Amino acid sequence: FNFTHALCRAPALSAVKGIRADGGPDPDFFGLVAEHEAYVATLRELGLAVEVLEPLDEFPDALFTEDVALTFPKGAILLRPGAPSRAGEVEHIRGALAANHSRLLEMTGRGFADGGDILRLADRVIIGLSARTDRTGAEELAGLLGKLGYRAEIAETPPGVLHFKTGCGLIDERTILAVPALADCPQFDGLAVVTTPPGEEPAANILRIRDTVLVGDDWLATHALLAARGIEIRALPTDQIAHIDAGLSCMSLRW
Ligand code: CIR
Repeated sequence: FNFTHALCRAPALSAVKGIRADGGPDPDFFGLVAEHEAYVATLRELGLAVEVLEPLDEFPDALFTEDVALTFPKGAILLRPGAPSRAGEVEHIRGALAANHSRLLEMTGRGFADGGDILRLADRVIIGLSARTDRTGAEELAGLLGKLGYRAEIAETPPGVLHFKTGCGLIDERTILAVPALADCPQFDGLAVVTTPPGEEPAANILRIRDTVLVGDDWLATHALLAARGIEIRALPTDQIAHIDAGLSCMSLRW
């Protein structure tokens, strides 16, 4: 959690046309910008050096930098996002990653993996299979993670959950907040799992930065649950990004 850097991308006007699984209404552009700005400001207040890349109008979902790469103190991996409309985002982030990471690996096979499906634990990395991450991609990625010294395990994302991390996030090194459908995930063995309060499933996509957990501002029962555990929280607005199936972790790459 002791990140020092983050890489974000400002929302383009086209972001209101970002992918959504349920075909719901467009978000409001200015609302989206406000949520993104509050997020970047919070990361900066928490001490991170945040680079915000220029908007990319031809890629509506490019503000979700998390999905196109993985970043570690020891290096970075360029991924192959599973949504065809997002494939081209990778080339647009390569330069910023190369400038920050002397070791830059890259998926080159036929499979796919989205960063939203990757959960990093203290001792290993879980890769969730989903509509965006297939087994071929997960296996290639596991090999690349091995080159950087990380052990990977492959898990299943429950049906109806976009990304593995749409349904879970780390409260601390040994404790996961998860939606009920993920609570029994075999790869969580040895960790404590806290389930999201009823009706607050979208709260699961928390993001821990140093000693603070970022959480959506609508989820009051989840705030209470975290506060009762002595966790410092920052509640951030996510209503507009939720229209395009996104949450807090999606809007940055961190290392
Ligand atoms: C997409 O469907 O790709 C975007 N509209 C949302 C991406 C959310 N990213 C994430 O959960 N890591």
